[in-house]
Amino acid sequence: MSRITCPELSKKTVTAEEAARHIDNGQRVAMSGFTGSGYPKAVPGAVAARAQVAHDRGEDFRVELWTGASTAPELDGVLAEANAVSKRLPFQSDPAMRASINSGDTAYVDTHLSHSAQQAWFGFYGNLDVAVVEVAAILPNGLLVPGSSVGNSKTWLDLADKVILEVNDWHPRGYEGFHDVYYGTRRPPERLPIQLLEPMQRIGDPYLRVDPSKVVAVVETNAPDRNLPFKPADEDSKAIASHLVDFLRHEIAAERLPPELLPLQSGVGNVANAVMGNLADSEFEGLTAYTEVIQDGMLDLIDSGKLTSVSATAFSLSAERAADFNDRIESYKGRILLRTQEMSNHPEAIRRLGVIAINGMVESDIYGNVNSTHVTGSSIINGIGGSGDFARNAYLNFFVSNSQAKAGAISAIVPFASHIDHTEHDTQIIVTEQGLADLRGLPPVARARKIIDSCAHPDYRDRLTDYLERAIAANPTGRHTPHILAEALSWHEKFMTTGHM
Ligand code: 0RQ
Repeated sequence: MSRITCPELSKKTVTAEEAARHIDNGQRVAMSGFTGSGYPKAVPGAVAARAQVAHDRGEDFRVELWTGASTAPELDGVLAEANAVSKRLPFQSDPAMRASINSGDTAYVDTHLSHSAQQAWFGFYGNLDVAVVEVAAILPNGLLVPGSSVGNSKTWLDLADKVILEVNDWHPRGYEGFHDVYYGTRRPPERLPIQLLEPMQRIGDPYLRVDPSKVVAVVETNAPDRNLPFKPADEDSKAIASHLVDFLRHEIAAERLPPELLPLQSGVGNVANAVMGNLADSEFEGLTAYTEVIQDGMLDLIDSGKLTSVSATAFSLSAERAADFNDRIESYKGRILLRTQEMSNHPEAIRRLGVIAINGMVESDIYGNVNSTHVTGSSIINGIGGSGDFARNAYLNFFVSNSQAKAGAISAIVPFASHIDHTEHDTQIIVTEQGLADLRGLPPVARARKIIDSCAHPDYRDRLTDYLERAIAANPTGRHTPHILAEALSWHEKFMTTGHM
C-alpha cells in the first residue's frame, strides 16, 4: 500500500528530477538528516545533476545547505562533488564535503546542534527558500510520520517557503509512535519553561506538520540510510571503557550518583560506541539515556535489559543493526523516543535531568582545553555537533580518546590545544587507555599534573612534565596557568614538518 494516503499531497507526486527544478542557484535549502539517518535520498542527487549541467554551461549553481547534522554520500557527497554548496551548516562528516570545506570552496558554519533551529527561527541565517524532508509516511490528514531521525525537520518545514517531501518506504511503517515533536517553541521574550522532567516524557506530538499549500513536490523512494560499520572495540577502547565504568562505581560508592546512574549521553565515534558496549557487560541496571544519537552499542544495552529507555533525535547504526532494528521495531516501541534536536540537546533539559555526557575528542591540552574538531588547528574533521550542548550542561562530562593517534606519531595530550571547542572551565573528566583524570575542583597546575600522569602516553609523559615545570619556572608572575608561548604549539609544528610530534 502506498505510504502517501493524503489525496491533496498524493497528487503532487513527481520524480526527483522534477522536484529538483524547484531548487535554484543561490537559494537556501534545508534538508532533513542526522548522523546518516532520515536524510533525503533522491532529490539531492538530482540537484547535484542540475548544478553539473549549469557548471558545464559556464553558469553558477550553488546553494546554501542546512541539515540536522551529518548525512551521507547521496547528500553531502554528491553536492560537494558537484561543487554545488556555497555554505554548509550546522554539522557534516562526509569526506567530499570535508575536502570542499578544507580547500576553502565551501564555507562552513560549525554550530552547536541545539542552536541551529533557534538561530534559524531568530532569522540569523536569512530566509529559507526550500525544505527537503524525508518521512516514513504521509497520513490521510496530511500529518507526516518521521523515520529514523527528527533532527531539524520540524523547523525546516515551518520556515521554508516551499517544501519537497521524500517518502521512503525503507523505513518501517511501525515508526509511527516513536517520535515526540515539540511545538511549543517561541522566541524570547515569549518563551516558557520546557516541562520535561524525565527522559521519556512526551511534551509534543507524534507527527510533523506541514502546510500542504507549501508542498511543491512529493517523491517516493526506497533506499537505506547510510549505516556505516563501527570498528570492533579494540584493547584501547576497552581500557577506556573500563576506566570510565570504574569511575562510575566510585561515584556511586561516594553517593554522588544513584545506583541506576543518571541519564547517559554518548557521542558519535568508535570509542563512544565501545563504552556503551562495555556498560552492557557491567553490573549496572535500570539505566536510562537522554542523548542525541543511538548507535549500535546503545541498542545492545537495551537488548541486554540494562538500559530501560532512550530519548534521542536519531539513529546511527551499522547496516546489520539497522536491518535487525527494522525487523524488530515493535519490540522497541515505548523504549525509544526520537525528539527534535532542539529538545534532545536542550541545555535546560540536560541540566535538569543531570545527564552523564561521554564524547570523543581529538586532543586535550595539559590544562583540559579540549579540541573535538580540528587537526593541527586548521583542518576540520567533523564539527562540534552536540558535544558542547551536552558537556557544558551535564552533571558529569567525560572526554575520551586514545592517548596517541597515527601509530604514535601524535600525542592526544599536548602543551596547548591547537583549537579549542570545550574550555578548561567546562571539561571535568579526561579518559584515555592510560587512565582517567578527574579534574573536578582542581586549579590549572593540579589539572595539568593529573592529565599528564593519568592520561598521556608514557612516550610523551616526560616531555609534557618538562614543559610544565619549565613553564612554571619561566612565569614568576604568571603561575596560574603557566605557558611558554613560543613553545606552546611547537609539538604541532614539529608534526607538520617531520610527521612526528
Ligand atoms: O582518523 O581513521 O583516518 O585514522 O581522527 O579517530 O580514534 O577513531 O575516534 O571515531 O571516536 O572520533 C573527535 C573525531 C573522534 C569524534 C572524533 C583521527 C584518527 C581517526 C577518528 P583515521 P578515532 P572517534 C554527539 C557528539 C565531535 C562531535 C561530537 C567527533 C579519526 O568524536 O567528531 O562529539 N567529535 N558530537 O586517527 C590528528 C589527533 C587525532 C587524530 C584522532 N590528535 N590528531 N588526527 N585523530 N585524534 C554526536 C553529534 O554531534 C552528531
